[in-house]
Amino acid sequence: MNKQLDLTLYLVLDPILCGGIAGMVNTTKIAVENGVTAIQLRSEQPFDRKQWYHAALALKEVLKPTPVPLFINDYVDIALATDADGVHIGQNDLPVHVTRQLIGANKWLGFSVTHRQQLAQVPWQEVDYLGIGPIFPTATKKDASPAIGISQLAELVQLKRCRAVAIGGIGLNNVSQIMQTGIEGVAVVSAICGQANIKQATLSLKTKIEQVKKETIL
Ligand code: TZP
Ligand code: MG
Repeated sequence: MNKQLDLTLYLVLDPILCGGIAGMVNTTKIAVENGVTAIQLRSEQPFDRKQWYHAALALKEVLKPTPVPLFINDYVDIALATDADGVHIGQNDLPVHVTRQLIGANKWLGFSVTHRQQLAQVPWQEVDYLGIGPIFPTATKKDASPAIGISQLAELVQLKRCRAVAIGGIGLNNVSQIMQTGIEGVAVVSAICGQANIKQATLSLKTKIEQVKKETIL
């Protein structure tokens, strides 16, 4: 299946919240069936690399019959070893141009930014999308920068020169506000991972996002 870079509802996995690798695979299956459009393999804790390699392969298998791409957070070697669809890096990872050299032109590259100053440094030719955040406070990322809020997000959305997802503390209560800034999509961890009803959590988020997208086009 040809993969699509559709950022509408981007799920960042967390092995602890999902209950291990099997839990991440199961969460992915349900989430993708119910409207998630991109998956990222990420762990807050250092993870055994061999296990991480097998986790990526298992996720690739689940995503094979779908247009949903798999991104690997931070680890270029695991992305290359498993032929994942892309890599997501942050401000403290390998520089963007080095990552691009390593992964080549045929994989997607996502890059995290928080502030206007970081946005000004983005090598736009090398990145396919931005992750902007944290927008709201979050317990999921322990070393997250202070939350920037909706008005700063709206400012960054106006200045960016590629597609983007907003991340950090996003859930049913605030997803509409986020989408009203005109951003292409949202990335979530705890709004889906570890939820008692993954299907319902995914469907509710997707419905709200589509609602705003529809209103914005009209
Ligand atoms: N980067 C910025 S905030 C964040 C990451 C990976 C965690 C977002 O998790 P949640 O549970 O959606 O707030
Ligand atoms: Mg990183």
